[in-house]
Amino acid sequence: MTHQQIRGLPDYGRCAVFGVLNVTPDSFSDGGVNLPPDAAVENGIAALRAGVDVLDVGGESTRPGALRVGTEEELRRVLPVVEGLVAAGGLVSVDTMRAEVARQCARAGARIVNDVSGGLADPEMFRTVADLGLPYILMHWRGHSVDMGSMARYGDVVREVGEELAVRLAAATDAGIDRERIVLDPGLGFAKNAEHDWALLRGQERLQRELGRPLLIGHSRKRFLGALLADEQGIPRPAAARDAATLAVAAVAASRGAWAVRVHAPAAAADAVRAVAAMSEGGAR
Ligand code: PMM
Repeated sequence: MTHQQIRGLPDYGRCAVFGVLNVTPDSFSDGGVNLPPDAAVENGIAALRAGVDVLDVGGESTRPGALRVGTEEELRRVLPVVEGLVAAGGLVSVDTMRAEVARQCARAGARIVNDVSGGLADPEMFRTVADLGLPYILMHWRGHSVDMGSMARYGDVVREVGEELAVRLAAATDAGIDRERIVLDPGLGFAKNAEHDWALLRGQERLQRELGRPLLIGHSRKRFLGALLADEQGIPRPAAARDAATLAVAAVAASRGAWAVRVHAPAAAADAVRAVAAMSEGGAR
């Protein structure tokens, strides 16, 4: 297992854990829970104590079919949470497709920009991230959540997602983002069906090899796990009851060299990645 370091971030020596903090009323799995800023900050601090590395704060739901919120509303949701977590000593990532939100959160102390649109939703994003000089998570994306289901068409999904990510990686570096600060993400569930998600997970090492950049895996509680664990009537397992499967995928992704996993129940994942590291060649913390 090899671990690449991202310039500007600590060297974890193992897979990093991003704890999801969706400050939204409507995210598919944690919608509403973290909407009051105090609750989000409190949950984030608890996650840090449990060994989570990064708190990923987002103010716009990207569940399939979701409509966009305005910039002002997004800022109103995330800024107090970013400020509170930074004040508590947390390393904060902002999950946004908007350059303006990235800029204001960076000013408030966020140290990573996590853009599910890979720079496609806002033409200012790449330049802004280049100016800020922050690490950037560039996810594979084909379009906004409201109609991404119709874009889930692939021949060889691993090859096509890899090629599309390579194009965006080149565009990001052309715009001035330091390649050593870029993490790529196959974007599970975004314009992908369950088969595509499983294929991408099976193809993780191929993507790492072919793209030559570290990967973040964002599989937590997603639909493909609900479908896998459906009951006899075919009713998907509810989101909050998908954590054991989420943990299993996180451990395997970590053992295959994922740079990070992004999870909703991060305490267990924080333990799991440490166990995976200790089991691998060379051991770890
Ligand atoms: N998934 C969601 C939101 N943000 N960011 C990255 N980098 N990768 C993901 O897979 C990803 C993300 C949607 O899930 P959520 O509603 O549980 O946050």
